[in-house]
Amino acid sequence: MKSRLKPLVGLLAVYPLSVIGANVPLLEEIVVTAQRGKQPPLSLFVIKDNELAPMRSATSDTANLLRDIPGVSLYGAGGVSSLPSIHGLADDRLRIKVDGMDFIAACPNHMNSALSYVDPTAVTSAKVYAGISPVSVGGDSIGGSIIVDSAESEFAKPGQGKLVKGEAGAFYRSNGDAMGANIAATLATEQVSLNYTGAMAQADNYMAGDTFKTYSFTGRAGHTLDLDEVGSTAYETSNQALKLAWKNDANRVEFKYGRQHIPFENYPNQRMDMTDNVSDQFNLAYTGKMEFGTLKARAYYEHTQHEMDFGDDKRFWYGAASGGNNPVGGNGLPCSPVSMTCATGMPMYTDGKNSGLNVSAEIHLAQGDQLRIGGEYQAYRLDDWWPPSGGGMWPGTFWNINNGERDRLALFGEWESRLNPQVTSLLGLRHETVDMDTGAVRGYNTAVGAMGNQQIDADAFNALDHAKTDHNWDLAWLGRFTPDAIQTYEVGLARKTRSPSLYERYTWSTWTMAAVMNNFVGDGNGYVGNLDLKPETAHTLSFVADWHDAGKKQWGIRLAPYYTKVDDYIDARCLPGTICTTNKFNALQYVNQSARLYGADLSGHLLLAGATGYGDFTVKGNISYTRGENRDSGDNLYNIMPLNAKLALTQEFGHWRNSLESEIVARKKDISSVRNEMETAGYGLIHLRARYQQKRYSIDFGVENLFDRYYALPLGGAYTAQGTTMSINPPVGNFPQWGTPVPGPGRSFYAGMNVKF
Ligand SMILES: [Cu+2]
Repeated sequence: MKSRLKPLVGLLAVYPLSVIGANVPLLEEIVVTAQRGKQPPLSLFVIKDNELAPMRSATSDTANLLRDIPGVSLYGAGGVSSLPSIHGLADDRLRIKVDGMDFIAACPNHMNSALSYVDPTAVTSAKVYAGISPVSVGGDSIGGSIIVDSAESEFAKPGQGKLVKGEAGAFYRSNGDAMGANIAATLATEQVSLNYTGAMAQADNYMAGDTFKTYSFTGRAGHTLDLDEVGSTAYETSNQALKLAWKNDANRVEFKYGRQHIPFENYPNQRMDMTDNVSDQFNLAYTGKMEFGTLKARAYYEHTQHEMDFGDDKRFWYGAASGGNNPVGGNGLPCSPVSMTCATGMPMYTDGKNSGLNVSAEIHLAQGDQLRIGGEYQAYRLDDWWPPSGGGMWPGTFWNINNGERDRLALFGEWESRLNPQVTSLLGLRHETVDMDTGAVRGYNTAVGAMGNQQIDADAFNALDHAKTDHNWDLAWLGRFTPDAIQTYEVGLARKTRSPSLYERYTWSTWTMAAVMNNFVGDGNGYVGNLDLKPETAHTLSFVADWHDAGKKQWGIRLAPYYTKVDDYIDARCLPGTICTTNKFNALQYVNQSARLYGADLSGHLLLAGATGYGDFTVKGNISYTRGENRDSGDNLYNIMPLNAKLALTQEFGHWRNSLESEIVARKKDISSVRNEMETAGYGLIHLRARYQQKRYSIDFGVENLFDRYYALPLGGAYTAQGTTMSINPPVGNFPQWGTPVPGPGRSFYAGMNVKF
């Protein structure tokens, strides 16, 4: 019962309709919850299974499930791997846990991002701390936290004997001919539960929109953005998991083995495509109800084997010089799509081993206060090597990261207290030791004078000590004031720290060919690591005001401004010793600078007409503004979502739930000049969705981008999807769209169904 306040808080802005639906928490329950003392922060948004269900037919990208949460935007990447950003902080700057595991992208392009390790059909709960996250769910991050979980093990009810149940679903989406299916089955007694889930999805390249297609683009010289088919957006993925659980009155033990296989996933904003990704996940968890409260422990091990090379779209170069549709090789000679002799390819491998141990206790104190204490240990190993493949890339293996190590040991304590019925406080302290190291490296060619200074760079890197230890202190305080039933205010203060990643610290080659392969923001530039990097430290001040009707049924408005100052923010500068040119891709180096981010989210919902002859009508919306500045250079931070708004009108009528959604995004004009980030034009999209739900089955259908609007993704990066892309700046004219912003998907009809048995 006590957790019912969380959805209430989150739903206020995200899915107010479900508040109106079956899960309306009664006022009595709220009072009960308050007495029990557990008070989730106002920055916490919870999306539960019934809100996730209608979204699953429309996307195979788990991060996309979070898109309607105020303050969340998405960096474009592969079709199932977009990277969530919260208030302008993304990727490694967020703490992202999937089934309690801290995933780390084992790829120099962060292709296998944390949320790509779980299929949307398996996700039954998503929690997003879109603001200050308590230290118990943070650590080694300076932004918010995302906690995604698959279904809890189900057991037979007392006296029921055996529980046998399952469900199956399938979907189709017209744009890109995307399709997929999923099944789940549970066999359980009162004490033991066995569960299997499997899901697969595949898609071809998607088509950009066709309306307003003359896209006025003033970015990289010589290129125009006018694409029908968006190259390198196809994918194929499968996820399977087997879960065995045991419980008695007070204890529960759960073991899960999961295997993900992505045979391929292409990237429109990277020079490489994922050509294989296999991840094995072992996850053992214990939860015990104790005299003092709750004890939780988890041990996990995850092994990722990742391969990259050029996918089909990058292997064949369609030369504009020869009419735009004659395949010619990267060398200008004709190539054969059958023999695939066009580009030699350039295999790159990574192997990541991720082990973790977490123990935490929640202790009930007097007057409903709670004390949470815990420890977390994570040991991460990474190898990243590129076998010889001809051209300049031989005769030996290029070691990008050799025996990389990144170990975290964290301890935290968090005290949730109630001064009086109106005032509560959450205070947490966390210390984290991050140990990093890496071995000696080499280039393809160890000859002195080899292409791209490979040997000179390797010698210089190998001569230095690589071991680094950071001691990071985090502090978070949230104070809440609830004067009466219609308003709540929360102020937050935090200091959060993140140590650099292995790629930020240890990538060493200044050769532009190698540097462009080390890029996890999809901006087309090349990146070189920096051994001198210090951890990023963020100081955040945030405020949330939440007004609603006393029953939280009719209306709600939430305003959440924030300000974050980041010391030693890891930004980029022009690689020392090189000259960076406007309108071209450049080699950059990571560097500590100071930054600030600020903005506000305004969201709300209103029941327009309840219990009419056509059901309940609700309007909900949110507007988000974020600004990111580098205070040292005066530059803008990269990939900050421009002012954007969402507005949705939803009808809930019997078994139907229908909605008309609009998405309005302003022109992106605050761009990072060091990265030659490109402006994107403003746009508006309309989506229509319908869901019919019965007890045993549900059907979803709809159309996204109804008017087939052509637009560029504001956070989609630079289009490098066609042609071989090893040169940092391939000749203009071979492919005119190269280096322009990546277009978003055009109109897509979708339909899906789910059956329970
Ligand atoms: Cu990769």
